[in-house]
Amino acid sequence: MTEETSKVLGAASGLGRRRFLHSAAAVGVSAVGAMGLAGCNENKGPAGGGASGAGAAASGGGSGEHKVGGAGSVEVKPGQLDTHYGLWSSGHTGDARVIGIPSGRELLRIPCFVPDALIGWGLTNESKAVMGTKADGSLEYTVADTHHIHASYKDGIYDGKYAWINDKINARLARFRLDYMVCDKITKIPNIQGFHGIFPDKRDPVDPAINYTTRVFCGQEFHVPMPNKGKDLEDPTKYHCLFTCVDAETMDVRWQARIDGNCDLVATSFDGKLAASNQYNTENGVHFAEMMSAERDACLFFNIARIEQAIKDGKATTIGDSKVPVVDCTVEANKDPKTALSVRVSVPKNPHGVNATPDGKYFICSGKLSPTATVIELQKVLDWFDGKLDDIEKAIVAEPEIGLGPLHTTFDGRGNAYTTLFLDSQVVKWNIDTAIKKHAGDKALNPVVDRLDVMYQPGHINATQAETIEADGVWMAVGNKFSKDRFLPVGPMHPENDQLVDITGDKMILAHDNAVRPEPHDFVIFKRDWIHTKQVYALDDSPIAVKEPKATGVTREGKKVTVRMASIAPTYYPIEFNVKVGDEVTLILTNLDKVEDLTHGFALPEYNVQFLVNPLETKSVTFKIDKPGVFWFYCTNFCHALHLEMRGRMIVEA
Ligand code: K7E
Ligand code: CUA
Ligand code: CA
Repeated sequence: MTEETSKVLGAASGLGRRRFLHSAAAVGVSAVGAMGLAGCNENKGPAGGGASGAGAAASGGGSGEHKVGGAGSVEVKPGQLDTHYGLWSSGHTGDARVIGIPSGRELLRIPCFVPDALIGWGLTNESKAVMGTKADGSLEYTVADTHHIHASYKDGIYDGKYAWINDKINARLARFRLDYMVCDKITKIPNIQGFHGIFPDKRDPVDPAINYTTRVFCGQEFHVPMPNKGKDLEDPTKYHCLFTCVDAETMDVRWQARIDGNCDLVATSFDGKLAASNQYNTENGVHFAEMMSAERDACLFFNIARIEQAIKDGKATTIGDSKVPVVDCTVEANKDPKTALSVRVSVPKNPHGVNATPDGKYFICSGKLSPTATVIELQKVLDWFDGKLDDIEKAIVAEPEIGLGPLHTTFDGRGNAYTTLFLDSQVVKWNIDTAIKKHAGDKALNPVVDRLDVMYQPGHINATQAETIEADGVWMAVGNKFSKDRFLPVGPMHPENDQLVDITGDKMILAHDNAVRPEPHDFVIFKRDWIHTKQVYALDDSPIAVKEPKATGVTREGKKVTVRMASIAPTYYPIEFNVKVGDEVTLILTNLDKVEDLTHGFALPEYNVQFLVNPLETKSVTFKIDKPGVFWFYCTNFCHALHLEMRGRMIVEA
């Protein structure tokens, strides 16, 4: 297995897993001329997994038994509920998932960008209106790649109202209402490609009276000619990236900011003043070798109040046909701290990930190709904008060496950071204050507190409530990009491995493996009482609801036929209707059952129709009648002892 894995990954065969990972890491790092490995290995504390296969067993990862720490058991027994909700992005399945923590159970998938056959997303008129259609009524896009999901805030904690998720492929931002856990809006972001990081405001920086989320910030990773209309293809000065601000309520694009280099991940400050994005391509490179040519890239900070003032003052331009105001956040135009809209702080070599600490004081960027994390003090960045800090590089207050391939960081609310090390296949726990003291001169200090082997190659990481001011330091989930030998083999397509770690003690305790369908990226986890979902719809949620069986029936205007239907277990009203070849039928179905969990389906053979209606929910579909016959529509969702009998006829005369 090890040998096979090594071969698959292109390394020499016969190496142990850990040795293989390290040799791969060494090749990768030396090839790009990053910092040496020696310093990094020195940093491995006694608890470190080390470079041998024994490390996994030593830290509990390889053994079958689960040690129970302060967080308790991962087992959620019958009759009990998970303590936390997790919102997971799904990656290239293009949707989101709701996961119970600590059980790791998938409770729901929420479709947004791509069709979903279960609920009829992409088939019903209501979902198509959210997704967007071409002139012929077909969907504009049917693929998506979701990476980052974040919930709306009030005063630094989640308010349970919304969550947002990005589509990297087609540059769309989707919003979920968290009361029904459904997608209610999708916005296409103009001018950009490679829409990657997102983060909402945690407070409103302009009007302190409005203490709720008002913006969602969006980063562009791939630079393109602007406008991208087939001209200036080889002129690097015409290629740009934009940082975009979307209104959280209306979902309209408020403004964009033109930058040098690219945006990768996005974070916002807890005081609402700054948004930040790590940049791995400050070189504006086209090929990866060019993108790795600089020793340091950057974290780019945006001064939100100044940008919005500049737009009010009429200092914005536009790009191509887009009407969105665009301000200039390039380096050259923002040298004077007194007027700057943005500023760059340097970060070593192709950083990945930027996260704000729950105490609101620091932003942490991971080195990716450098074995370091960079700690940037928010107050110092603000001081620079106020003309009180002569050199922005002084905002860097620590740069500890933590291990190979650092990607994302999370927090326990007790001053510790936890960073995934992709190449080392570890999570490293390190103390932020110790790192700052070391940077200030006390070289004998070692900020690394603990290391935990994870299986394998972790990307995103998040601890319970860690993106809020109430990080509780109980559980931490680690999204491993490879599962290799961890689960029963299922052929070449492997699941991923989301691992759950108890972080209540000094040492991290690996508690649980959870196979997941590829491939979630980011996720957030929070206390279950931070959201209150509604278990049934209200009839008035839909303007076209069929409110009682008496209101059902068929109406015709020329070839346009409307069929109003209702469902009450175990029957539909009406149980049959007649239409003619050439008709365009709009079928509206309201589920009049109001009992929790009493969901019906509606499937229509040969007409490619299937969708679900939850209690008191209304949906509609429109289709052309193109073949005569009897077509039994039936309920697809087990609802009643007479579920199989819940069916009726659509009759089409020849
Ligand atoms: Cu996968 Cu957040 Cu798109 Cu890092 S990004 S792993
Ligand atoms: Cu209604 Cu099954
Ligand atoms: Ca770079």
